[in-house]
Amino acid sequence: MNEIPPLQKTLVVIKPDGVRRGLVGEIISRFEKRGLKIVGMKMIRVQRDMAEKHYEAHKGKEFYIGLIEFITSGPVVAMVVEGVNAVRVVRKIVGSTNPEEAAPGTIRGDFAHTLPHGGKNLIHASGNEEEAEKEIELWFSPDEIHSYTRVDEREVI
Ligand code: D4T
Repeated sequence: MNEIPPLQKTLVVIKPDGVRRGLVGEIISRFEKRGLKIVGMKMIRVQRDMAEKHYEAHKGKEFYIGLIEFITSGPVVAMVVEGVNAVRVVRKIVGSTNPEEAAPGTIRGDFAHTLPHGGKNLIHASGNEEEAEKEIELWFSPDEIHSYTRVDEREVI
C-alpha cells in the first residue's frame, strides 16, 4: 500500500464580500470536491484588534486602513482546511491576489474581476506553512479543530 504523504493545515477565510454575495456554499464546495478536508469552520464578525493582528505584515501600506475596515465590515466564514500540500493547493484554487490576474477556474478568477479599495477579493488563504501555523493559532482554538475520516479518503489521497 502507498504511504500517505504528510498532511498540512491551512487557514481559509471567506471575506465579507463573499458572504454578502451568497458565495459561501460555492466556495466551500470547491475545496470539498477537490478532496480537501474541512477540519474547522465558523462564521464570525472579526474585531478590530484581531484584524490588526491578522494584517500586521501590511501595517503602514497605503491599502492597510481599507483592509481593516473591509474585513471588519460584516461576518466572515473561517475554515481550517487539511490535505496533502494543502497550503499550496488551496492558494492555487483561490487564484492570484488581484482578480484581474487570477486564472479562470480559480475562485477569484471566476467570481471577481478587479481589486477594489479595501481588497475585496472574496477570500483569504495562508501564503506559506509558517503563516498557516500562525494564522490557525490566531483564528481557532485547538478544540475547534477536528479529526475525522472522509468516506472518499482512500480515493483522493
Ligand atoms: P490574502 O492575504 O487576503 O489571502 O491575500 P494574498 O495573500 O493573496 O495577498 P496579500 O497578503 O499580499 O494581500 C492581503 C490583502 O490586501 C489586499 N491588497 C493587496 C490590496 O488591497 N491592494 C494591494 O495592492 C495588495 C497587494 C488584498 C489582499
